[in-house]
Amino acid sequence: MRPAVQTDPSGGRRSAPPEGTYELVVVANRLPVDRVTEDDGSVRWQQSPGGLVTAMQSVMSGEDGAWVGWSGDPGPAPEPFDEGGMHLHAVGLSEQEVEDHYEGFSNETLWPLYHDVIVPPRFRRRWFDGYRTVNRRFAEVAASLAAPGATVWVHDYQLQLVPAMLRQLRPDVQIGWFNHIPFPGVELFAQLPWRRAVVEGLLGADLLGFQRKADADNFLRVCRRLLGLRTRGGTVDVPGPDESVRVVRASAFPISIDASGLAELSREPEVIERSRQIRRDLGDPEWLLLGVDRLDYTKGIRHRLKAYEELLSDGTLSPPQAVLVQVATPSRERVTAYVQLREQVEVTVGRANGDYGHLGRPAIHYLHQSYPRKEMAAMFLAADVMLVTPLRDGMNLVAKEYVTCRSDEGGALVLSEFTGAAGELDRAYICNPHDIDGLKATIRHAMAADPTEKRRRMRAMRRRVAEYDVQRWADDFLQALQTAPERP
Ligand code: ADQ
Repeated sequence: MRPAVQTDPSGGRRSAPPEGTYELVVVANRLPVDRVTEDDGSVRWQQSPGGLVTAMQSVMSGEDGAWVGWSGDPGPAPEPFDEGGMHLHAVGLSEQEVEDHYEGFSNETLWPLYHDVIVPPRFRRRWFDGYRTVNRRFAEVAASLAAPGATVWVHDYQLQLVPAMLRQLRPDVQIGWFNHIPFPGVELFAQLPWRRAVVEGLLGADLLGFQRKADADNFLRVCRRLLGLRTRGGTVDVPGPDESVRVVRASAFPISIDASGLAELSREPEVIERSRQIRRDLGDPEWLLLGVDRLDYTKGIRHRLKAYEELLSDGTLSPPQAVLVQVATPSRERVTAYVQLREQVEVTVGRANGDYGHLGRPAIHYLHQSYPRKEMAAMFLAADVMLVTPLRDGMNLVAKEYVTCRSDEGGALVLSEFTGAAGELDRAYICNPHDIDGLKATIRHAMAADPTEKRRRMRAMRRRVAEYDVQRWADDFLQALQTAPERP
């Protein structure tokens, strides 16, 4: 990834960075690749699925960028390597550190706390100790790779202590942090026993990016109410030594997708033919409804299935004329809440198929698998109604991917108001997934809408995603990071 601005403060071009250092360092929990061991024992790296990787892939290329992250396997870190135009530098984590930092503090404490406590967060002191240790390791590696005056872009809730740790090691670098998930209101955040350490960690950055303005506002309120700091507009005054004050900005940068690349893919004849084949394989239903999510309790999969089951039971939808395909990517399979969710989803799907399916024609096709991008695009293109019903979601890239694939302006998007995406895709059929009757009514509305009206909505949403794509998002963030803060 090339930094948006490659000039020094005097306006001249910077000379090449010292050997082994980089002008731009991305720091994220995971490397953008997974290790694959072939049958013959050889190892190769393959691009991994997931929100952040999908988003960053199109902006990380060229010689100037390094990516610091965990490889996904516990144990010593593999040697640094170059892949897809990036320098990848793995951070090693022991089994215990994965358990404490990643599965424990990140996924059982912060994830539920930041998603409206849909399940209760667990607070364990050992997990936070592991979180701090691992954050320090990431900060040290980033410090060693950053060229003088470099830009370091830290990602997400797993690394909230890195900005302050890095500032201490390398006061010369520009530090940005972006939160891919929501930032909770002060009443919820206040529960966190280590709330001060987390906020102070974040305040080591120059710029804090959030998905929505509401998230940035929540953070600013936390600074005022819990730390007694002064905020003005979208900035926080951070007191330093000798009565100095450092200004930290907090603003919204709604993440997006590689819209042109995906639109192009969805127009490939092979993908269009595959989308037709999918419909044929499903028995050419009149209505194909689709859900695509990580199997996560924030995504509202149970609420969606409940609404669908009721639409089957009241006769609004009757298989095989209507069929639901639910793709649920395996996720966090060692965390209890995810094991329980999987069981609940599978019981519901089994019951619906038992009650409403026909021989060879189930009411719900449930696929607990990952798919290549082409197959996902074909599914999006095949679906009449896309159901995106999270109870809380930072953004939700699936919604943006669906509209982007619909170059034919067909289809309809049912979208939860609790996603970041709803702020931009306001021409979707907006629903409150907690309100099962309301959700059913919204699905019926999306199905019954006049085709011209549907096309108009789809066109408006497609335009928005095409204009504000992931490249714009990254450029805006990096540009803001390299611009001195303006005080209101
Ligand atoms: P996620 O919670 O992972 O991301 P989302 O934004 O929907 O959620 O991104 C999921 C990505 O994985 C999409 O690109 C989707 O196409 C892909 N995907 C899903 N199921 C798949 C499957 N079975 N096979 C292959 N690919 C699949 C987090 C936050 C979000 C935020 C993103 C980016 O929780 O709110 O939008 O980061 O910031």
